Amino acid sequence: MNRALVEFGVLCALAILVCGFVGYARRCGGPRADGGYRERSLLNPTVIREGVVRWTTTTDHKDIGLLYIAFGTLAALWGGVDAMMLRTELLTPAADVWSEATYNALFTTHGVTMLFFFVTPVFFGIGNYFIPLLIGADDMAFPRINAIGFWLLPPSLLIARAGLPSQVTAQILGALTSGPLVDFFGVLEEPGIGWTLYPPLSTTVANPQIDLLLLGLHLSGIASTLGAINFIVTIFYERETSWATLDIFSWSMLTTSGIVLFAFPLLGSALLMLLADRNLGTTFYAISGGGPILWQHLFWFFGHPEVYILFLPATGLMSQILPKFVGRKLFGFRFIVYSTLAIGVLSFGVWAHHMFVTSMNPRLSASFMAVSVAIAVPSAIKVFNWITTIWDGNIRLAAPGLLCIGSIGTFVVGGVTGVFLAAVPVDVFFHGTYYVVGHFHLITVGIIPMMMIAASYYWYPLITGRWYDRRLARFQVGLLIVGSVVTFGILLVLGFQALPRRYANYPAEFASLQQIATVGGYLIGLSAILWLYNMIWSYWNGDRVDDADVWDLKATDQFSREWQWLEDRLDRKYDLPPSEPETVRPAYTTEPEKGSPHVLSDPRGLVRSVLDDTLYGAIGGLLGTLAMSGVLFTGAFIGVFDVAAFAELGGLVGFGDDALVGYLTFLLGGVTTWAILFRAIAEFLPGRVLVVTGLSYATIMSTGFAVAFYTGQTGLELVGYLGFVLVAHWLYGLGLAGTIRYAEYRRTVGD
Ligand code: HEM
Ligand SMILES: [Cu+2]
Repeated sequence: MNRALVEFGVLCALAILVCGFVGYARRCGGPRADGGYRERSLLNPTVIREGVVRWTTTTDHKDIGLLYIAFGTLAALWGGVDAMMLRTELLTPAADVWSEATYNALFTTHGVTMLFFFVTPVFFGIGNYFIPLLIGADDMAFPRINAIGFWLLPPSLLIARAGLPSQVTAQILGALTSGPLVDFFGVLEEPGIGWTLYPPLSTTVANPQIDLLLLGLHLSGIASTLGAINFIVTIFYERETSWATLDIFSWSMLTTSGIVLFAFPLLGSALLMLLADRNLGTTFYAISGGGPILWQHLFWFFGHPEVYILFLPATGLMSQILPKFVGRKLFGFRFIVYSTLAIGVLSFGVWAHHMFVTSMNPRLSASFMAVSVAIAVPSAIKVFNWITTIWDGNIRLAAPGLLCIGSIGTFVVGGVTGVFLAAVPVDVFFHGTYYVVGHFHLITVGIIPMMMIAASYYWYPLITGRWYDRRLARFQVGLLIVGSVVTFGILLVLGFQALPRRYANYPAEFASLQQIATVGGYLIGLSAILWLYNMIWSYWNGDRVDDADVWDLKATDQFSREWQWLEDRLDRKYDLPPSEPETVRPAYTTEPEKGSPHVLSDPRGLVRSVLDDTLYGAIGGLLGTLAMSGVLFTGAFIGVFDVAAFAELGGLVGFGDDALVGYLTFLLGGVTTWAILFRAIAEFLPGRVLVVTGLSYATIMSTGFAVAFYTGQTGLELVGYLGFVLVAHWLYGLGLAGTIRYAEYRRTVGD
């Protein structure tokens, strides 16, 4: 099929659908029977003129933020249509939907559009809108440079992707006439050289659209650098808060901007050298000059930091939004900041891990491998801190909360698979396979768009003054998470089977896996459309917001600055007085009245609570161990547990091989060690009800017991043994937790 016409058709259909829908949604949300005024039609010339003037000349950070977001969304749709077409090609083993050349062009334009024109603009948009509100500035430091930075983007996208419109023009003209004009437009074709633009392919392919692509990328680099400078200066000089209280999203945008400042100029130089090689006869990347490897070094010295330019703002949004939906303060705030800064520095030191298979000096690979493994540490710190933030939190499964949790899951898989790739021998095997595609999409889809969408829902009431459709949003989120796991999980599997990437054809035995991945891809596409629908429809028809505390943030003391700004505005504009929550609890505990006693301020309270803990623990442990013994003896009776194991335990602690001594040791351990350990860590175990906590504790412990008391059973006997061990421990956990719960209940009633 003809790619240009199909893609252009799909994009036009999307555009018409959206425009028609905007009109419809506006009308439905317009005047009602109970009065109000009639909004002027969107097609009215005055409305159009006013709108154009307003939106092209604005220097307000919120307007520019929205422009960035709108631009990034359009680019995402364009790159997303590319992705859907890629996956459609892969439905069949042969290249029969599009040609091989078209497939190459599709993955190139898809990659370029997503990386340069979707992610960075959207994050810069969110930053533009919210950073001034979060730090108490009245605008960005350089409002006009801000506007210029944005307005460089649309031309750069058009230059970079001129191949599609010019092909469409050539084909339409060609159907009508023939002649030089048709040839003129026919010359430009979407390049098929991959987003990494490796020479010699990129220097030898004649297609002049490649030159335009290089210029477009150069321009987008200038735009990003301008934006980054603005963020840095704004955060340094317009800040009302101190560094210590600077919010986490601003920290990550600051770090990101720092990376942009060093990475993009380098890309710019490398691109200009490539342009010169193509057009001026220089030999930077020819064998007689630096060779293709020079390009790889320069490109990846930009390219790896670029990965973090894409990913750090997403982690910032996660750290900002997640605590609001689990009712707890972000755990380890400082360490998240440190890890962000560490990533910013380290990201420039790992570029050659993309070049392990270029026969570079093995000693060099070894050191790049070491740094690459090391850079996983700060990312892991973030994940652990997020999980600890969720731990025992009051989880609310509104759409943003769901997205945070789902995306931690996908991100962990994406990140861990990346650590394997950092190891030279593994990379040599997986390089150029679908494993790599699976790995990076679990990150580029598993956290980046997910956090953008989470932010869009979370701040929707602030931006529009209305609610989005919350049920639809939850459905959309579920679809997105399932789609991502299906699509990119399967790509990992294909990679394990060593299927190479970037091929339009593949052996028939992979067909069913590829088809499932494609269905998953369509689910992601559908969820994107549902998101867009929700955003547009609710803008005119959502429930109105009449209280700035839409997420009940005051109740946990997390009503952050941007919401205070909204509250002020509602107060001034609509005379809506600020609301007061019924109860407030500190965000670091889930118990309303009782915090924890402190070593310095309340030593006696601390000692008392330790003694209480020990006493109740011991009583609970005794009851639990006795209950457990009952099960163990039943087990011994029917033959799945061997009493001789107790004798061994007696020998182990040095009292001789006596079963009775062994049993008493077991009892003592159950009353002291395990019970005290439980008291110590119960707070950190899952479950808000103590009994559930006890059960999970028992489950963890039972594994150790199963290993220690194993006496060589196999088959069904082994299954019986394991089952008994688990049940016995559950009884122990129930006895332990139940007693403690009861004792605490008695104490509070007694007080
Ligand atoms: C809608 C979800 C998406 C789907 C179904 C999808 C699908 C694909 C497919 C099929 C390929 C080609 C793989 C190959 O031939 O080896 C690809 C490549 C790529 N994708 Fe995506 N993608 C999606 C979203 C994204 C996003 C959000 C980003 C970045 C932010 C992204 C970045 C890339 C990059 C950089 C490449 C490599 C291009 C190249 O090989 O030069 N993708 N994607
Ligand atoms: Cu890298």
